[in-house]
Amino acid sequence: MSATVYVGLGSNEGDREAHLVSALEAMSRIDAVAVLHCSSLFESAPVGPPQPHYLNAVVALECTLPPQRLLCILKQIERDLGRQHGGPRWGPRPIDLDILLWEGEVVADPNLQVPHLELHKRRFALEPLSELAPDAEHPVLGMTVIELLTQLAPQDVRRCEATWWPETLLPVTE
Ligand code: PH2
Ligand code: MG
Ligand code: MG
Repeated sequence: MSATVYVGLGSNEGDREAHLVSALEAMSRIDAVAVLHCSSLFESAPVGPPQPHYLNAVVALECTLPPQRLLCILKQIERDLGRQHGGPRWGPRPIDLDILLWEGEVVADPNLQVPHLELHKRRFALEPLSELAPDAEHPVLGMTVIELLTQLAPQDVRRCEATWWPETLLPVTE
């Protein structure tokens, strides 16, 4: 069975855009996953300890894998792009790939919670997500992405120009 899955991408170490593009390419190579749409890029002030600003984006995937299998592959992509696990919580990282929403499903495993537990608090995830799925519903809170954004305090998140990242919402895979 196939589901639409929204994955958040973030980077604040090294060549941030190159890391996001490499992660996008790696996701498009996963069997049983098709990249449907990409958001714009957003420059965002760090949430957590002081560290460099992040580049964030969200992609929509069509996925026939179970959530735990996709998580495992995303973690491998993070490692392939130089992410070392075990650093400080919310510390700087070359790449972070988070499953944000899984088409109305709720996952409550010890190592995976979907919707992402912080999604409703994070403008850096909700702003790009709202470009792709403004009316998608948070299955736990019963609010749409736009409604979640409306009730959120301002945070420093700005849409920015891309060099390599796809400019449009068109599918990036054939
Ligand atoms: N990710 C974090 C911690 N803080 N801040 C911003 N602006 N963007 C992120 O992607 C981010 C963060 C941990 O995953
Ligand atoms: Mg994260
Ligand atoms: Mg993560």
